Parts: sequence; structure tokens; C-alpha cells
Amino acid sequence: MAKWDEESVAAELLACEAERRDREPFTDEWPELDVDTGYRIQDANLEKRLARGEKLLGVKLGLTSEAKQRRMNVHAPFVAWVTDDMVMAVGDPVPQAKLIHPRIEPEIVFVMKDRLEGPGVTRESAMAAVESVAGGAEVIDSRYRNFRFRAGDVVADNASSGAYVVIEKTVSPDDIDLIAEPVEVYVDGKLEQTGTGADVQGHPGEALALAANDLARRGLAIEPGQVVLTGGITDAVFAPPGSTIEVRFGTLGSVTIEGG
Ligand code: OOG
Ligand code: MG
Repeated sequence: MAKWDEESVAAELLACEAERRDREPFTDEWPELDVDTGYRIQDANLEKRLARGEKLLGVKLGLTSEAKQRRMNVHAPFVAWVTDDMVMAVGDPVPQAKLIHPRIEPEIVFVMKDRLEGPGVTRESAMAAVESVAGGAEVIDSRYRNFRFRAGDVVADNASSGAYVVIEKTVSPDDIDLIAEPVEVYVDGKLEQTGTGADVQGHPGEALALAANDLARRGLAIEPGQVVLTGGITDAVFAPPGSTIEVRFGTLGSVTIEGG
């Protein structure tokens, strides 16, 4: 009999999160934990988050850029959930007290105007459903030691969700060149990462379309008012206590996050 099943993996991931405890990836012991199994676990844990009072705010994409895929050695993008428990205000420090080994990555964020339901969503139809665009930063955290995981593990772990902040400035999707939009990430004043919107699937709208089409496989859609984090543009940087991270976009503003 296998040691792990969907229920026990789901429970162990939430326990690791609550206890700030990391572990080796389940696929070391349970190689059958594939992406579809990972999504069933991810959805089961979303149900538990909602049952304990969290509110679903939207969707996040993982590994939509080459930089992220290379670093994590997982070569396909995926989707996960964001809830109100993960929201940081501009000026909030990294919530170290609830995270294991937080890292920060720059993201382009969409707020949705219309429902977006796959299959068949294209970049154009996806962008037509967007209300506004903002810059943001995600504080990822993994329940896996040293962020070592395979695709099924990380999908089950809600794509390393931790916390995120959205810069207050928003623009209409018609008023920004999302391919050219540059971003820089500074650690303690030193430039460590650079990228542009093109690094996210060629255009962040492609990532949005991908999310809608992928959710459709589970009969799900992106709803009006929801946020969509389109995925780290660059590799993530560590954000230990005492550090200062600044994410600076070309036109979408900037945010400084203290390591706490
Ligand atoms: C997994 C996915 C993280 C992104 O934007 O790629 C993610 C990881 O890097 O641990 O949120
Ligand atoms: Mg991310």
C-alpha cells in the first residue's frame, strides 16, 4: 500500500504551512503524484481554506517565464489560487512569522472585468476581459525543502503561494505596452534581476489565456472582479529578515518590501 494518497498529501501540506515546516517532495516516495493529481489536492485544500473563512480572490500562474522554469527545473506553467489571507498592503513587511523561506518575484497583475471561460481563449479575447493592469510582487514560499519539487508536488502545494502585494497605480490594458514593460528587482539597493512583460509567455495576456484554458479542464472559469497574478517575470530573490527588496516597473510604479 502506498504511504501517501491525495487526502494525506493535502493534510500534510496544510500542516507544513501552519507549522512552518518544510519537507522533501512527495514524488520521491509517490512518483504517481502527477499534475492532475496535484490539481485535485490543490482544489481540496482550497475548499479547506474557504471552509476556515478565507475568501477566494483569484488565480495565480506559476512558471510562466523561462527564468522561473529554468531555476525550478519544471518546464510547464500551471495555475493555483489566491485568497484574502495572502494579501499584503503596500508598505507591509514580508510576513516572516507565517513563512518558511520567502522569496520575492515581480508580477504583472490583471483585475478582470468579464468572466473568462475556456477552452479556446486567446491572448486577444483574454485581454478584452481585463479591467485594469497593475504591477505587483509575490512573496512565494514552498513547503518543500530548498524549493526542490517536481510538477505534481508544486501544483499540489498551490504553486508555492505565500503572500502578494499589488501596487496601487492601475492602467487600462489599452494604455500599456505589456511586451515592453520593464521591471528591475533590487536587493539592498543592488540590481539583481531584470525582465520585461515579454518574458511571461511572450505577453502576460498569453498567461491569462493559458489560465482560463487550463481551468476549463476542471470546469472552472475566471470571474469578474478576480485578480490574476500572471507569474514571476524574473527569478525570485530571497527576502530574509533585515533585507530590503524593491520591485521597480517602467510605468507600473514600484514597491519596497522590508524583509521584516
Ligand atoms: C513555483 C511557482 C511560483 C511563479 O510565479 O512562477 C510562482 C515556485 O517558483 O516555487 O508563483
Ligand atoms: Mg508567482
